[in-house]
Amino acid sequence: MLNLAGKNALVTGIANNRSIAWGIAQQLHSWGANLGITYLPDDRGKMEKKVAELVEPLSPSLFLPCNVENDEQIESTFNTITEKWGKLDILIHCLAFANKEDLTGNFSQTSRPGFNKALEVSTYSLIQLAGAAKPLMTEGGSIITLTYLGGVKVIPNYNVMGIAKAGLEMSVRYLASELGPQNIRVNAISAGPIRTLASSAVGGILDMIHHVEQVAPLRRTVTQLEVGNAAAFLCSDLASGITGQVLYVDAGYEIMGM
Ligand code: 0WE
Repeated sequence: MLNLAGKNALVTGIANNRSIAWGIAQQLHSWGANLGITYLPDDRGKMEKKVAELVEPLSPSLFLPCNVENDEQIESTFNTITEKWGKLDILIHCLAFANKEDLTGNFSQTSRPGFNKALEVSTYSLIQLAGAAKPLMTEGGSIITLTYLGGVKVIPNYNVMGIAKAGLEMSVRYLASELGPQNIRVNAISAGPIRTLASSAVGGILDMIHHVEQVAPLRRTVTQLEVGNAAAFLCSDLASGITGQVLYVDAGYEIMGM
C-alpha cells in the first residue's frame, strides 16, 4: 500500500491552483504526508495570501517564504524544519524561471545574465536545496524535481530552459550517486505540457497541447493530479529501489518519433 503517514514533505513551487506543485501537494496530503509549503514572497504579500488560502485545506504544519535566490531564506527554511520537525523525508522541487525574452527567438542571442538567471533558479536551486536537506534526511528520503522533454530534445522556443533542464537531469544523477549511501533517492518527473501560470505566459502553448492531443499514445495531455500520483509513488516505499531516474508522465508522447 502506498502510505506516506509519518513522513514530512517540503513542497516548493506552488503559485496557484494550476501549479503542478499544487497537484503534488494534494496527492501527498491524500496519502497521509505532513506538509510544509514554501512560496515566493513579493513585497506586497499578495503571493503569501494567495498560496496560504489555497493550501489551507491541506493544513500544512509549516508555511514559509523561500526565494531560492536568497541564501538567508533557504537557511531560515531549513532551520525552521530542524526546529519544528527534527527530520525531513521528502523534498519536492518545482521551481524554474527564465526571462521571457529568452523563451522566444534565436537561442544564440541568449544573454549572459539571462543564461545565469535561468540556470541559477531552475538548476542550481535543486543542488542547493538537496545540500540543505541532506543533513535533515536522517532516516533516508526522497527528492523529486520536475523536468521537461525540452531538456533532451529541441522544443521550439524552450531555448535556455532546455539547457537548464539538461543540467537539472544530470544533477539528479550526481545527487542520486552522492546521497544513495544515506538512502536518499533523487528522481525527476518529466511532465508533458500542462496549462499553468508558467506555461500560459509562453506563446503557442495551446498549439503545443493540441499537438500532444493528436500524437501522444493516450491522445490527451496529463493533469497536475497525475503528476502528483507519480510523485507520491516515487517518494513512497513502493519506489524504494528507484533512484537517479527520469520518469515520463506525458501520456506517452516521449516514445513517438513521428
Ligand atoms: O518549464 C516550463 C516553464 C518554464 C518557464 C516559463 C516561463 C514563462 C514566463 C520558465 N520561465 C518563464 N518565465 C516567464 O517569464 N515548461 C515545461 C512549460 C513550457 O515553457 C515553454 C514551453 C513549455 C511546454 C517555453 C517555450 C516552449 C514550450
